[in-house]
Amino acid sequence: MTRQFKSYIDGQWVAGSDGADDENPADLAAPVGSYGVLDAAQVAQAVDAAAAALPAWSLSSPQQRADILDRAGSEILARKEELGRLLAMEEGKTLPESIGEAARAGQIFKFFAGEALRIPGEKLASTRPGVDVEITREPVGVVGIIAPWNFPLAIPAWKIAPALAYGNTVVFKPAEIVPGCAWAIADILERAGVPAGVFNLVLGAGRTVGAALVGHGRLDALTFTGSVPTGRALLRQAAERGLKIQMEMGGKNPLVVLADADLDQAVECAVNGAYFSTGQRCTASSRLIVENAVYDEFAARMQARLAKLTVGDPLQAGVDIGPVASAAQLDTDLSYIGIGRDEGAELLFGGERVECATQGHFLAPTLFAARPEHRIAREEIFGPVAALIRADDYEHALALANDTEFGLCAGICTTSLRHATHFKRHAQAGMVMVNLPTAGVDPHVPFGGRKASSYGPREQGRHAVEFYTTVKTAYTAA
Ligand code: UN1
Repeated sequence: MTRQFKSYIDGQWVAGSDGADDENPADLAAPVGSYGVLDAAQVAQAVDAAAAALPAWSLSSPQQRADILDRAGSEILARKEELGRLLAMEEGKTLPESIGEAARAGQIFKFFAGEALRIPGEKLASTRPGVDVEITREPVGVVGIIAPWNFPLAIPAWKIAPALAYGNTVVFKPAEIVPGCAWAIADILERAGVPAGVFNLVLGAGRTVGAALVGHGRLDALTFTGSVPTGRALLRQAAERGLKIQMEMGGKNPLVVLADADLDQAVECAVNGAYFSTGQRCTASSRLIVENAVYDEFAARMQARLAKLTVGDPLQAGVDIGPVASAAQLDTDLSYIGIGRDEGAELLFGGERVECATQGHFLAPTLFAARPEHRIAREEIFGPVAALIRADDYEHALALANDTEFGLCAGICTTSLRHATHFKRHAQAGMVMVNLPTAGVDPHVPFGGRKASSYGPREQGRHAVEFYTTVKTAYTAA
């Protein structure tokens, strides 16, 4: 008896039709469950329900919202092992990574429970004597959330929790391949006491369910994390409609390793940043830019370290890297490995699928020695594939780090305060890491990038208030 994951509209569970399997990428013979997809009319019902629920919810007591979010956070934390297991089976990251992500989702709900009670405002004297000016924040309205598959608990959490905290109502469309985690969030929110219509979950494909959501005239704002082409298409639609939009898209994040770095630490940063979570993070360290003086030594240590990693069933203890999340992503990864070879990059490690006891999308961690112009060094792959690039010195490494259309995160491994300080100032990225992997961020501070990586205000932390509220300026004469 497999589990059936449903949509949630106006406080009701909706089965949908055309049920599909919720695949387990580590064991294709044993799906996690199944799910039904909605049609455009059902998506419209969800948006209408969110619009109908908005007036009461937007004026609800911040304490009520804080209590609901806090209950949701507590339940997620209490059930993090079980939720982590579902995540690992559905998305493929290892069980410790998955439990860590579940815990992060719980902490995010708790953080925004507190923020509901701290909605900021200002009061100033007017330029006109006897007049006061108040600046307050009000909910932006009905928020559409389109989330990716790679963090199926944490990314929805960091979009849903602030949306609800600031008094918005929500229609959430998760990625198709992770309906179970999305269902779990809806189930927890219902139990936490979210009123009918305030939070809605719509399952299905982007081209049908996503399009119906974005095309609905009652939507006020849209937050999206996903690929650059989808993001750009959404931006055009948002511009035509005057929709407020926030987007987090791709990355091709550099990790610079200088000759003065602690090389053991640098190798750990590179392995974690490039390969953990199977490299499927927009923050992945996919360009390892290494100063010439330590390049050969670093390459040799990376090869030795990669040889010790175990690829396999994410639920099994001792496994470092789970499967690629889907057949489509595996095809992309393998095709980039082919492109790397064809363009003359030198394969230093991996490059092949891995046989395991079950049939799944297993791929070896793959390292190429590449030149900056190679496509594998320029385009986001979103898999366990990294490009090692040689730099003459610090200035050259910085120039290479910035030579990309993306600007999400940039990292440097160095023991030099001067270089670390210079890099923090001159890296063209929204986030900078010193002696840390580019991936793996805190839940209470802003997240986001520059250039083609991001658009609109930052997510997470107190900065989330920018997107999820709109400012009102009120003048009062005594
Ligand atoms: C992290 O690196 O901890 O899609 C989070 C992504 C990012 C989240 C990364 N939005 O990979």
